[in-house]
Amino acid sequence: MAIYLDDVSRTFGEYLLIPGLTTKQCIPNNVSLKTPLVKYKKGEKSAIELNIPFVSAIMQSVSDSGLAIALARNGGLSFIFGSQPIESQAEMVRKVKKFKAGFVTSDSNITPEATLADVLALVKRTGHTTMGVTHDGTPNGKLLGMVTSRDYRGEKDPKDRKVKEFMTPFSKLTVGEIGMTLSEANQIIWDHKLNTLPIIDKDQNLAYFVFRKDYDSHKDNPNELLNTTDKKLLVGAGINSRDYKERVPALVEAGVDVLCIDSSDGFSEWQKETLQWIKQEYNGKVLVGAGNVVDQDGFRYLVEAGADFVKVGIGGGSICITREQKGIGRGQATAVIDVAKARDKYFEETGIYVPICSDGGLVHDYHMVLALAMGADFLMMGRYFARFDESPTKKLMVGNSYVKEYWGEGSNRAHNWQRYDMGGSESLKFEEGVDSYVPYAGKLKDNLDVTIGKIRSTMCSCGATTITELQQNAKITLVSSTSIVEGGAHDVILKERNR
Ligand code: RVP
Repeated sequence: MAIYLDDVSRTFGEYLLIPGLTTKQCIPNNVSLKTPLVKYKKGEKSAIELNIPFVSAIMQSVSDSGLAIALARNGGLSFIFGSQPIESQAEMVRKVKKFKAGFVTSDSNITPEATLADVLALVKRTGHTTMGVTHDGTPNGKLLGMVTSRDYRGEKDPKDRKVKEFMTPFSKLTVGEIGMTLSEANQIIWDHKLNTLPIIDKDQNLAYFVFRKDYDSHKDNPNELLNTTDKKLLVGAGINSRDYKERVPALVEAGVDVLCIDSSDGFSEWQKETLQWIKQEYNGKVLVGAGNVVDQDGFRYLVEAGADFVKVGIGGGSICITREQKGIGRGQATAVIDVAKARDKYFEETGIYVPICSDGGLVHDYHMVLALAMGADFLMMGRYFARFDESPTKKLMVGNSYVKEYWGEGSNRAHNWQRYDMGGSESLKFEEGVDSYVPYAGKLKDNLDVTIGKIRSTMCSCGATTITELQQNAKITLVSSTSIVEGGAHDVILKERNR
């Protein structure tokens, strides 16, 4: 006979937190959101601790190098999507590793033979008025000059005027050399009253720009997630259980800090084999998470196979239709609660703490606190990050609103058949995800500041200044559908509403 579970499969919207005693010490500024990413022994520390409990989803429409840099600068970590050729994924990892605060790869570049019309079109496209003039118009071509808005009169000058006629030529530029520190670059900017300092290599190729306006940017990012020795940003990458023997070496070579096997259903012998190969090949030195699972058996299986963390969630993602298509999955809250029990039991038995990640289905900011209170050590989100400037997808106007594209890895568009692979042929047999839009929300940092502010504030209401305290002391209640209505504005005529 089949096994019937007694509990109902529930999701975050069905729960609320009941406040605990808020002491005078329990203020948002005293809340630490540090959390372990990978397993550690009792009494020791995790090899990677996130400064905020967020990682971005392993998806084409979410996690490229741009988002990875922005998120790591704010204390979280991205897993660069694996549904792309090995070399391009490794290149994205390298890009994050090469990032140096204040040193910006120029996104506006032009050739000397281009015209003023081309310059104006480029300004319109990028929104940036400072551009590098390189021999081939690429960001790392030979630097021949620079153009800023002070070099031409957009209205008056003939549109067919060549860039080489009005650019500031290389001979008149003040430049810095690759290898100099940010404070050395800033000193040159200061001494020469510059707005922008191009940094070149020994062959005069453009490497970066340093902008005066970014002078204080590192002070705005006190949470930056850095490797303690080389001070480089941390980055993760998704892998699959098919081509790992080629993909993993390329990612490790590129400098990746942590991997995650990406599958909609990770309770499989393929994941076990992948984990064992990686652990053996690298003597346990390469960190790798696995998943996704939704119960204690799945957790235990992956942990015993060597997983450094386990990802929880099947079918809860905003773009995911796995439950409709295959009839597998579990309410995300119930899955997290159950797997957290397995993690705690394993810790008691072995003294090894294996963090769990709640993946998908977080809609409101308060859901994040609930997921943490229910036992998640960190949270993976796709929809949340897809809305920001830094995600890799197009921003479009639909109706009267700006939106960004967001598509699932199981959609025909992403065609990530490896994520849904059940053995057999190498193709996506049916879609498990949709192609969609999400409302455009602006810059990652601005949104993250609001979300983090809310999480800190809720934690204070619960009397917790750390995630561990929240997990140990939270009081959680189920809500009825009528009390959900009571929780929103009701029985009034709304004027305007900000968030
Ligand atoms: P959400 O944050 O609710 O948008 O969910 C993101 C998660 O959804 C991903 O981390 C992944 O686990 C899952 N996903 C990604 N693609 C698909 C799909 O096409 N079904 N699902």
